[in-house]
Amino acid sequence: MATETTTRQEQAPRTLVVGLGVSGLATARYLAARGVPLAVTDSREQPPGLEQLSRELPDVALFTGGFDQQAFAAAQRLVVSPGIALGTPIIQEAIARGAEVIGDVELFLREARAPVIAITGSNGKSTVTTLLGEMAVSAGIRAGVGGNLGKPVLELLDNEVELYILELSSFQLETTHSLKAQAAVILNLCEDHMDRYDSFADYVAAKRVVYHNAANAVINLDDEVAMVQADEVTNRIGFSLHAPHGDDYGVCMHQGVEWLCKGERLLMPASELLVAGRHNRANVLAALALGEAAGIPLGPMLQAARRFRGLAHRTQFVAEIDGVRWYNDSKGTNIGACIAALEGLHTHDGALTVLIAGGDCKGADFTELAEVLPRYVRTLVLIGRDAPAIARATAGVVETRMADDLRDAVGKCRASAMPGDRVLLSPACASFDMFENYLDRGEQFMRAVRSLPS
Ligand code: UMA
Ligand code: ADP
Repeated sequence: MATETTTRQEQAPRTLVVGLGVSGLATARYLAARGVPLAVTDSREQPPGLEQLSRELPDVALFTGGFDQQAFAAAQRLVVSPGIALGTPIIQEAIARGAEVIGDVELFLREARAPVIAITGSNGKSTVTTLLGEMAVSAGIRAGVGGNLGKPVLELLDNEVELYILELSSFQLETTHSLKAQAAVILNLCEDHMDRYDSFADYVAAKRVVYHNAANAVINLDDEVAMVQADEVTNRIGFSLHAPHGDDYGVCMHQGVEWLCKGERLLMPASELLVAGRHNRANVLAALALGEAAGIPLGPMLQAARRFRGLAHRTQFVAEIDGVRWYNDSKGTNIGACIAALEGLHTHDGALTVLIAGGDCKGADFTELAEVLPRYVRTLVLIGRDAPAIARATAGVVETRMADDLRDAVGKCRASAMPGDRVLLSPACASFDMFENYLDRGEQFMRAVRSLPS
C-alpha cells in the first residue's frame, strides 16, 4: 500500500506523474509551473528526487512505496517515467479505461519550437549526441543537448535554443507520439533490455518511432535491421564504414591512407580522430550526416570531430603498463557494444584482448559473443551475478577465468596479458548487481589499473 505523504491538494489531480527520478522531478516542476493539477507516485519508498519535490512543491500529492490505486483512478493522464514498463498492470488498466499515457519527451515536443535531431540505437547514442552538440557549438548554433544522455528534456526548453539534439531511448520512444524530427537516426540495433521486451521485434518497434514523420533519415548502411526501419522516409543520408556510394558518408582509401569521406570528397584522415576504435568512426560519420540534415556547416563540424576526445567509460584509454594497453568500456552494457569494442580496438598484428565481462546480463543470449571471442580474445575474465551463465554459454571457446570482484579481475588480466595485448573492461552487462552504476564500475576499474605496480 502506497504512503501518501501530502494531501493538501483540493482538486483531484488529473495528471499523475508515474515514477520520480530526474525525469519525474522535471515533469512535476514543468506541470506545476503551468498550474496543471498533478500528483506523483513512485513504487520505491525513497525514490531519487523525493527531497527536492517535497521542498519545492509541498502541495503536490505524493504516493511512494507502491503505485496507489486511487491516484491512478483519479488520473486522466499519466506521464510515465522511462524507468517503468508500460506493461505494468496498473498502467494497462489506465490505458484500457482511456487515460492518456505519455512521457516527458511528448510533453517537451508539444512545446518545443526549434527543430529536433533525434538519436537512438542500441549503442553510440551518447557519443553521437555529445559530438553533434559540440559540432553545433563549433558552428555558433545555440543547441539544447540532452534526453537519455542525462539532462531531462523538459529542462532543455528555452526560446533561445536554435536546435535540440536529443538522445532518445526505446523506453522514451514508447511514450512519444508527436515526434517530427528534422533528422533522426537509429545508429544500430542489437539485443538490449530483453528484460523489458517480449521479443527483439518489440524492441525494434519501439526504436522505429524515431523515424515517424522525420524530414530526414540518417541510416546505417552496415546494419540492415536498423536501415530498413527508415523505409517510410524519403530523404535519406547513409553512413558506412565502407567506401560510400553517391553522396553518402563512409571510409575510403586514398594513397594508402583511410579517410572519412562524403561520396568522393575526402573529409579528413581517419587517423586524425582522437577517439579509439572503428565504431567511433561510424559515430563521427553519423554525427556529420545528422549535422548536414540540420544545416550545420561542414567546416565547423570537422573541427569539432578533430577535437572530440570521446566520453569517459566508452573505450577510454586508461594506461599502458609493461606494453599492455588498458581500456575502460564500462558503458559497454550489451553484447553489441562489447563486440564493437573488441572489433574496434583489434589491430590485426597478432595481439589479442584480455576481456573482463559479466554483471547483470538483462536476459541476453551470449551465443553471438561466444562466436566472436576466439577471433579477438586471449582470456575471458568473468565477474558478477551472471558470470556462471556467461561461462556456460561461452564454454570452451577461449580460456576463461572467474574473478571474485573487479580488483581480482584486474589482477587476473595482468597475469594473462602478453606484451602488445589490450585489456578491455566491456562487460556486456548492466552493473547494478555489484556497483552503483556503470560510472562507479568504470571508476573502480581505473583505480585498480592505476594502482598496479609497473
Ligand atoms: N523505478 C522504480 N519505480 C518507479 C520508478 C523507477 O522501481 O516508480 C526504477 C526502475 O527500475 C528504473 C530505475 O528506477 O529502471 C531508474 O529510473 P529513474 O526514476 O531513476 O529514472 P530517471 O532518473 O528519471 O532517469 C531517466 C532515464 N532512466 C531510465 O530510462 C531507466 C535516464 O536514462 C535518463 O538519463 C533520464 O531519465 C533523463 O532523461 C538512464 C538509463 O539507464 C541513463 N537509460 C537506459 C539506457 O541508457 O540503457 C534506457
Ligand atoms: P549509448 O548511449 O547508446 O549507450 P555510448 O555512446 O554511451 O552509447 O556508448 C556505449 C558503448 O557502446 C561504448 O562503450 C561502446 O562499447 C559501444 N559503442 C559506441 N559506439 C558504438 C557503435 N557505433 N556501434 C556499436 N557499439 C558502439
